[in-house]
Amino acid sequence: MSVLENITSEYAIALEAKHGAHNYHPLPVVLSKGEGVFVWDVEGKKYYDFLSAYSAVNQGHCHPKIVGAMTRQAKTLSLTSRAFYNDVLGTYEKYATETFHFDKLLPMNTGAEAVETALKICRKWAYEKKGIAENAAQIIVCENNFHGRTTTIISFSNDPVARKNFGPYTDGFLKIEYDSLQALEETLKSNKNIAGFLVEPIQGEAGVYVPSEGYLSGAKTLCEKYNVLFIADEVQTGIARTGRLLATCGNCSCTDKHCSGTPEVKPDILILGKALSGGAYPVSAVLANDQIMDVIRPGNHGSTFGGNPIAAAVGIAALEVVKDEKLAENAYVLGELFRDALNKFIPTCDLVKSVRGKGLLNAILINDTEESSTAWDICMALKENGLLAKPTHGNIIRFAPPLVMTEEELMDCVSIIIRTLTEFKR
Ligand code: IF1
Repeated sequence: MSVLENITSEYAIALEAKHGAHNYHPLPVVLSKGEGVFVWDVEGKKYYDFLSAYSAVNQGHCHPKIVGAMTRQAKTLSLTSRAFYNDVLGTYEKYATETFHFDKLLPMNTGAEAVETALKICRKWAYEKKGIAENAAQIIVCENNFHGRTTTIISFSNDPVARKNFGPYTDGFLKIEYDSLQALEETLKSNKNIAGFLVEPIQGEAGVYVPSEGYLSGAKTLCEKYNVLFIADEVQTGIARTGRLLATCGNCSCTDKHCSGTPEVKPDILILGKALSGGAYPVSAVLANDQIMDVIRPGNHGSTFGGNPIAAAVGIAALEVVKDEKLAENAYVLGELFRDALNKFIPTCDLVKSVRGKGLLNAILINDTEESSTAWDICMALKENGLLAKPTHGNIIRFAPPLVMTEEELMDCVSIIIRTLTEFKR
């Protein structure tokens, strides 16, 4: 007997409350269908998705090309483990390394796994290529970072909710202020055991903090000066989300009209996840050139599902959709429209302080304390008006719709957001 049954939102929520760990506090909406920029709840109500599963569904919900690739591969060969070769992985690795201009790709499943993989590669490079004494390597990270939820990753988090009572913590990380080249250079100067610098090109969870113009290129230059690996975590900012193929470097030869013209900032190690699969399947990856990736030898690292045929087939389809449908260009243009429209509205509304972001990764800062429930209450009102979004920490609401949105749909969402904010009563 199938355990799936038609259930109400109330019953679905009750089931999770009783049988599921309470590691999330979702908005009270129970989704049962997704298509493009829309999702439907179990009662049939339609919403614009303005979170995109935290930028995993850049290509839109259930994109037919991606779902088709996944189902065809699932009916053919789903998993072999890496004990044997399969006929899709190499083709995917070639396509992805050519797309992002790196020599090699190490396939994993989740973003956190890819971050952990990058940290291991960086440390091994430090000992075997840079000559740092074994177990002495330090990796620089930024205050208010978010890189996942493994014990090592939360060891260098400063979010008490994500970190407290999960000790003892992993050693070997130095934390500096984000968007400060001075802080980075001071740390690089004062410590000869620095192996790498791990950074989000835009700090998503911290509240969509876009660093100053020149920060990323300046950081890369400092890393070159001190022979330290520049590690870009583009799990959330990558795959066209910020209006370029990558937030660190457009791979668009910087001649395209949508490119801001800032010099390419090519990471030494690139971390991808989320929309690398279009949200259809867990696919993540670490990319690097040979002189770095070749420190990894058989037996050093792996995963049961890493590089499986379905992930490879989905990864190819997801990247093809980004190119074929020009999602970076669309994200760039719609992002400008979104911020322009809100910047015109904000002076008329004391509830909102500002809007910030790049491409279609944006956030509004609510005029209230971080401890208030105002951002949550606004998201509840947006839900009633047919748009789903969720606050990040405190008084910031992240807005990140699928990149396949049309201009007409975006302006419809802008009018929902403006109407909701205008009618909102604290
Ligand atoms: C949750 C946040 C976003 C990420 C970056 C690595 C990972 C993430 C820059 C790990 C994952 C997700 C995780 C999810 C909510 C969401 C999130 F709110 F947690 F911080 F997007 F901002 N690097 N972010 O953003 O990737 O292992 O999840 O595949 O844990 O609640 P993952």
